[in-house]
Amino acid sequence: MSGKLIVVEGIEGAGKTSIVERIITWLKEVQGVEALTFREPGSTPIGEAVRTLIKHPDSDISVETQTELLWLARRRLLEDVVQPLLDEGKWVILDRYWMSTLAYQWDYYSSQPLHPVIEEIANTYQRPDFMFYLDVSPKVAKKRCTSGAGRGDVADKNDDAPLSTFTMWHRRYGEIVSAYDKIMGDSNKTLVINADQTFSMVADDVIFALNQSI
Ligand code: ATM
Repeated sequence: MSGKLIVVEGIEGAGKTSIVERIITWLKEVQGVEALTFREPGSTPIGEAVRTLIKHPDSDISVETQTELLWLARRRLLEDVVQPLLDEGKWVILDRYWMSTLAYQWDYYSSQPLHPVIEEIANTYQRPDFMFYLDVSPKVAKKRCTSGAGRGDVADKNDDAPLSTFTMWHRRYGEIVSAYDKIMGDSNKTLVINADQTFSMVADDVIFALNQSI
């Protein structure tokens, strides 16, 4: 089997990290495929440094600087880690990718029409074989984060964001996914999964979608 890139996207509380772990287990146990996972930002020295900066509750970095740092870290991850692995035929799963930058650093891009921005990104950077968007409603996401169920490695400033902010991220993701799908046409469309469901139902939907295409 040749190398494949799987991306899992979604707002806080969507359950991305748990789903990534589930995909890895399924690939290994059912398909006999060893997959490696990386998180964004993170997974390289520069990526982890950017992660600490972005997630710190007191961080006060302009959106321009955030965007530049995120892309810098992403390029390192892609060039130094992901691409060589794909070239070796390995499977790679990314916990977040460029859709996160458009959704969270939206203000950086808001003066430009979304479609050409996405088209340029999609034509420049490694295109995922499977782009999953875990579509969780803002209320469910907020509740999971408040209860601690949606938290990742450390609590960060976004976990405590008000419902209106979760709603805003959700709306942006909706626009990004829809623009991306128009650009992709019938090939490589985003696999949108209802992430309001229980973890095992979300996992079943993701595995079903993967199983159909590999
Ligand atoms: P999680 O991987 O735990 O979701 O945290 C990553 C954080 O980085 C997340 N929220 N906080 N705080 C979203 C943020 N982020 C961006 O703002 N832009 C990006 O491009 C990426 C990849 C993440």
